[in-house]
Amino acid sequence: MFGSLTDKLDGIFKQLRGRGKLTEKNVKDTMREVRQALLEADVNYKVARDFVAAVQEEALGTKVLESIEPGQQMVKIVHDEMVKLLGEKAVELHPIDKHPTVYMVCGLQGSGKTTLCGKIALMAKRKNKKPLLVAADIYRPAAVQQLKMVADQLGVEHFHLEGKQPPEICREAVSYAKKNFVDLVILDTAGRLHVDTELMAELQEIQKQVEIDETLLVADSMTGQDAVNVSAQFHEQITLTGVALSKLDGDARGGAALSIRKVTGCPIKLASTGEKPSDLEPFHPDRMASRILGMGDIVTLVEKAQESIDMDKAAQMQEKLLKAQFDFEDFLDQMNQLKKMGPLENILGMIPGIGKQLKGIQVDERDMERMAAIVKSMTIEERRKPNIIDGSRKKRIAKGSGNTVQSVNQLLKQFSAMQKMFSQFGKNKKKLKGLSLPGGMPPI
Ligand SMILES: Nc1nc2c(ncn2[C@@H]2O[C@H](COP(=O)(O)OP(=O)(O)OP(=O)(O)O)[C@@H](O)[C@H]2O)c(=O)[nH]1
Ligand SMILES: [Mg+2]
Repeated sequence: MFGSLTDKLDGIFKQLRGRGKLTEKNVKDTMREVRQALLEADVNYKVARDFVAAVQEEALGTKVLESIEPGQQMVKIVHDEMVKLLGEKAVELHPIDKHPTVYMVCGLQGSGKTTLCGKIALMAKRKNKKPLLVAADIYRPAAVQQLKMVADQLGVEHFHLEGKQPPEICREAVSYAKKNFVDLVILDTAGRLHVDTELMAELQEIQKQVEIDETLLVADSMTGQDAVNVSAQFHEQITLTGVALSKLDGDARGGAALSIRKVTGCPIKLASTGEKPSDLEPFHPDRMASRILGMGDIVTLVEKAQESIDMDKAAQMQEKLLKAQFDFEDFLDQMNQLKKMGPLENILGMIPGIGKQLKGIQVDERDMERMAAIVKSMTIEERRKPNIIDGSRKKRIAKGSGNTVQSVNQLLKQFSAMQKMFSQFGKNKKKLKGLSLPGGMPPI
């Protein structure tokens, strides 16, 4: 997420940290570079200008110049100002507290509306609420079918009325929801290439006919300032209650995320970080600022782990790890759990300090797949007692998994090294208290 901005800011602050002492001049020089980095990330120029002025004022007004670690202090001021820019406090979605609560999802073509509708439905389902996905896009031929597929995949209900206009579909959906104990109605509206009067009129009409609790705009963060302008236009015409930033996992430069709140005044409520239904996070200004500044985001990481990992299993796993009773069956299990948390690169990027080290290193998920294939070609006995794997077994496993004996050897070697490491950890368990991550992930 925002890799290039993070790298640039990191480089700028590194220079500053190298200087024992700060002067008014190098604070100003630094902030000029920060401003440049923000502009290159497609941050709105007024937002960048005001941001830099605020940081500079704070830095020169406080005792930064005389502090022991001026570089650190500067990073803290930048972080705090960035949190303010992103909206200070997290703003939650309207609670699902009625029968039904209604969310309308709107945005330009391809911004990620239908995907977001599915994500919200899953989120509701995980809270034991009953969602209803409503197809209110009657213009794009496959749109209704697409939403139905999303609904089927998630095992949630889908609503559409053939041959009717979107406002009527939405109104009927709500009365259906009332009769059928639906908790959350999610309206998936049509997209357009540009903001046009026809679309706005339609959305306004839906707002008239249906009592909507949350009007969400999906803003594609890859489109930078365009996303900001689109948000402002939508907000002007249909009064949004929140923005969902989509495609934060791609090579978005950060401009949309950093400018939308300030330019529109509308809170960012959600962050979409992938194509899968579970790739959705509530938007937290402080965590986002930490990620942009390369400080990681351990809180989101832990939350993700808690959402997708079976906690009882995790506790058992931790116990096994520390007693060095961890076998290949557990290994397979652990890999599956990790996969549920989303793309490996995203996860590693949230660990403080790791994001930077990973720069340039491709985390190859195929490697994980290959390891899993090798383990799957072992018999249960071999998985439990890897030391019985001799030459002929290795050959069989290699053949069965479409790998070379060398790869099998390599995995066995890595595994045995890991076991050794954990048995050391086990012996030093007391020392390690508080170091292990929730979710039973090995201590890092
Ligand atoms: N990488 C990534 N892809 C996303 C994300 N959200 C949506 N997409 C992809 O973007 C494309 C468009 O998503 P849709 O949800 O169909 O967008 P839409 O706004 O409903 O599009 P229209 O209905 O045609 O206006 C799809 O290929 C999605 O898989 C995201 O957060 N990350
Ligand atoms: Mg759609």
